[in-house]
Amino acid sequence: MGFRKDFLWGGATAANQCEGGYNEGGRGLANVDVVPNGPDRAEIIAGHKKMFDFDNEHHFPAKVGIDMYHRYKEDIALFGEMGFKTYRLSIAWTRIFPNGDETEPNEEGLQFYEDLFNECHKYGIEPLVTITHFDCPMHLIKEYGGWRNRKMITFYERLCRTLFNRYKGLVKYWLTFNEINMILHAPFMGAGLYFEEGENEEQVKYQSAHHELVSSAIATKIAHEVDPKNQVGCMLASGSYYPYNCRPEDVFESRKKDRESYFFIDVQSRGEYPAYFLKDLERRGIEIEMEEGDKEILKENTADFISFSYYSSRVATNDPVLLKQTQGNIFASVENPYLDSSEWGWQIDPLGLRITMNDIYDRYQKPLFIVENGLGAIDQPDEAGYVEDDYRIDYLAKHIQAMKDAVEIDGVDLMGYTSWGCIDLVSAGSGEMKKRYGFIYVDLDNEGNGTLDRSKKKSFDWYKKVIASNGEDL
Ligand code: BGP
Repeated sequence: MGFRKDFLWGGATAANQCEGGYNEGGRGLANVDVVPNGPDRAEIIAGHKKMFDFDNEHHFPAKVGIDMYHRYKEDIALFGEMGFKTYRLSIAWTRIFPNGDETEPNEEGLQFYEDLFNECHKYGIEPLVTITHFDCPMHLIKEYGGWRNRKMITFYERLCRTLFNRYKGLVKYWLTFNEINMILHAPFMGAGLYFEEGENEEQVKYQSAHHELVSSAIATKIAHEVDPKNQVGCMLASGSYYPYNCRPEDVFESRKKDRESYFFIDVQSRGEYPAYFLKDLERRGIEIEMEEGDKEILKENTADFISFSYYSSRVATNDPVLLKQTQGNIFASVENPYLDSSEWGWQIDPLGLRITMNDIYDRYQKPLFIVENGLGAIDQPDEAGYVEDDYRIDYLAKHIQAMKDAVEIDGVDLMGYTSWGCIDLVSAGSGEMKKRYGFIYVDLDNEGNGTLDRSKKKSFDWYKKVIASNGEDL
């Protein structure tokens, strides 16, 4: 009963949201570096406003992150103290290939991650590595237009081959693209896409998605060739859609919305484009250019496991009046009147996690891995600097209980759980520091002021206890 004995408990971060050191160690500039916080952020992320270089009027939070580039030893020691079995992190592509199209990698960047992985193993922590997490070299965007260009497949393949060879024996769990479906919602962040006026955006997005999907399959192939112990997962921004009510039109709409995301995993897990998707493209006049061999590559190299982020369920309707009231995060959703919301309007739904897990497991029957889940909240340290984050403990305990039910009662096969932002970091959506997810508080504000000192929140000891009891003591 309960979770697997070797259940992978841990936490997750992304390079651009925590490392900083943007111009150190030979690192090149990436899309995420040039996204400032502030009012323009949403438009830039969506690829509708050009921000190709640093503009000094803005604060660019990725420049410093939480300075993990220099402090990773201290941070990993704290993860070790919590008893982490795994730590999900991402590689900054531009540390390895500063421009993205070089033929030789940057040794200093490779060494940085090698040291970091060795540090993890000191504490018995297995790294879970996202190869790209909202991360694309600026040079590839300027010269090639980002993922719209098929040449990206070659550059990405080179990156993967370099990583798999260098970290053989140090890393065995890999994710190819963070939240691959985000390309539809945040294309600059997801795929380095910037749109020219009048361009058919849908066409560009789906063509780019095809390039990413083929790349993901190639990466899976190489990973298995280099080391049969490697396990490669796909990664989805999940959250099942509920129909707003039982009107058949709303039910149908909710299925349609689910498919918008599932199509990526259908390809990555089943190895082919599903019929509903091809019909939909045809209707919309979108044509994906494929090359000979693409279909075989996709078919022969499916994902070993399915990972996903879960923050909230979503609600769909085709009622135009209700549709106007959409809210929440980057995924448009009608407000669910039965749920509470976070300070950022993200609705809180632990049972939705169990529903989502069942939906995904029923569909693919592959092991699942929850690689992001958590509550973004404003933390107020007391005079001694201590954060009593009972609201976060409450959120996590309920979600872990729901995932336990999915395992124990529904029979879902779950490999592990890494809560998002295990240490406070820069928010991907808003660029803010005050939206915190961590068990570890970082003294830094929205404008980049602070000592960057780390301190344990109340949830630190709580999560330690959860891990020690393999999820029994919540
Ligand atoms: C996911 C991203 C993460 C992370 C998280 C929380 O979409 O994969 O990078 O940031 O969302 O979002 P936010 O930072 O906007 O609160």
